[in-house]
Amino acid sequence: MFSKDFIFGVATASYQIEGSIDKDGKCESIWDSFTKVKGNILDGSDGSKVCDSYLKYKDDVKILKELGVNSYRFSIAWTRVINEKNELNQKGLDYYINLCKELLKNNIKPLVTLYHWDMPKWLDDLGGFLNDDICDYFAHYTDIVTKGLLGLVDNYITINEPQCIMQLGHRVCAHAPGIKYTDKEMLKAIHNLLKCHGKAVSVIRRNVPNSKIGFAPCARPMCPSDREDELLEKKCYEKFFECKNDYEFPNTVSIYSDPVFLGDYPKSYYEEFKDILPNITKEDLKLISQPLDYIYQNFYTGNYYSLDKDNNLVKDEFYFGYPEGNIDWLQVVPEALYYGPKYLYERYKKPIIISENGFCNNDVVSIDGKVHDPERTDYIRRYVSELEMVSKLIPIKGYYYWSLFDNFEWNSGLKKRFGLVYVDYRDGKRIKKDSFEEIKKIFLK
Ligand code: PNW
Repeated sequence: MFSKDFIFGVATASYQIEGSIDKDGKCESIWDSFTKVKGNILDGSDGSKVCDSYLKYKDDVKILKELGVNSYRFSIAWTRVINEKNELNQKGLDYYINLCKELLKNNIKPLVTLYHWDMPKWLDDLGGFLNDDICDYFAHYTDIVTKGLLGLVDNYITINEPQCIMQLGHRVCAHAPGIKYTDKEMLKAIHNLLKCHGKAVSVIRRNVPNSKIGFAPCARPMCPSDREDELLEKKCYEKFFECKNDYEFPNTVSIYSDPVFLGDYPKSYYEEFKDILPNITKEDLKLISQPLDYIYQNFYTGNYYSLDKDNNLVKDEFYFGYPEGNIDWLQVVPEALYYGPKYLYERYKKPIIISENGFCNNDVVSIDGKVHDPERTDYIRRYVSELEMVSKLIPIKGYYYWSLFDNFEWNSGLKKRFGLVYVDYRDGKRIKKDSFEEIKKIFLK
């Protein structure tokens, strides 16, 4: 059982649900342009319509109300609120004001993500995260949003999944903007991104009384395949925070969360990257590490590890225990919601909120007109039960399921479905899946 004031919510992001990509003065984002390039999106789709939430936000809130959540996490499209001259676009901001008012009328607390990957194209053309002025642009945008939503929103996440921004957007190039950075550029861009976070925190604290702020990285925890083995857990913990220059290096947890929560990059960072370090000043680190209220973290999956006969940590490559989601990286590893939060708390010692957790399935509408998705319910039950277990040891304050709707799953397009609500993209019809009812039983029991 979670505490009475436990936050139970669902999460979405602007480009993935809103549609209406050129209404009311919205300017082009890197996703608007990335989706136009043939071959970038698996099924050739884009975000021009998707769930139509820009037009249907009142319906969205009705569904949220029915679901019984006490919070809704959504993101703001920078490109709706700021125009190409870097000035306020009031019409775009009004959409979010109206959405928040509707949520509050229904006793649902908004949790706003400022950056969920849809950077203005014009800003990316000026260098994106390699531009040293990027944090001033981000601070200006944050200033406009926080003033515009004053009295409506006090919960903010600055940046969603910095690892995906860097790794998928600038290394693997599966995501926008699809510009490949060198290692040296990567480190500079990460540092600038962290400074964006820091500047935004200062602006929010200045503008919003009683604000609650966080940063939402993602992680794939190393889970011991034997729960009793303390040495194994210790080695999994160390591996989880390791900072190494392999091809996955921008995916590490400590490179982002150590500066934010501990005030500096890990020691191993300075050793690994000694020849290509960006310019890091004391003021930067002070800016980046202003106190936050929560550790937000997105967890979907993990890996099991064991010790070999010499006590070396080895990945259990051929673990056949649980099924996989219908997307290549989503192995069902419920213990991720036990060990992930546990490791984070041990290192950073702050209350934890799961800002995303969800399952991707090949959902279809049955001939009875319903969508039966027992796999999703099973996933949620298993993960939440691990979270309940760990909540006896450390403070867990909330859980957001990803996602309310099926939506635009980035480079995978529209075929990968994570929603509690099915969306028929031909006519916009929304159908509550079985898991929609089941998740209520789990959280509202
Ligand atoms: C997150 N991985 O992305 C994003 O925050 C959402 O926008 C997205 O729709 C959702 O999860 C589902 O994909 C992730 O490789 C992308 O482990 C990749 C991974 C995890 C999360």
